Amino acid sequence: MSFATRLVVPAAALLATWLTLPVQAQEFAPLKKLDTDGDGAVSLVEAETAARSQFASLDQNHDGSVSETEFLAARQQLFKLADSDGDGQLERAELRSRLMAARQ
Ligand SMILES: [Ca+2]
Ligand SMILES: [Ca+2]
Ligand SMILES: [Ca+2]
Repeated sequence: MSFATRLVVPAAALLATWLTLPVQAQEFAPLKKLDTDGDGAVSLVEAETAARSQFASLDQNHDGSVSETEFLAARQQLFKLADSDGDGQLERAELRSRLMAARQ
């Protein structure tokens, strides 16, 4: 199983789980962002659009696959975003702040 497949399969499973739940039942604000027409549900088109956008942001060299290097670079970006004081360590408050920001 390729690295890209190992990444895509769990993401697809998670997405499939999300798709079965109405948005109103969610406390998870990012799901509401997927509901671009605001009808209270995430359609397959909305989910695919979001997945394509996410994939495109990870696939930095636009070769149609996400390499381990690209995936790790994205994770490193997230770490730098969360490390607000830039000391190379994630303190509890920084992590909490980042999680709260992600939920909005
Ligand atoms: Ca919708
Ligand atoms: Ca790539
Ligand atoms: Ca820090």
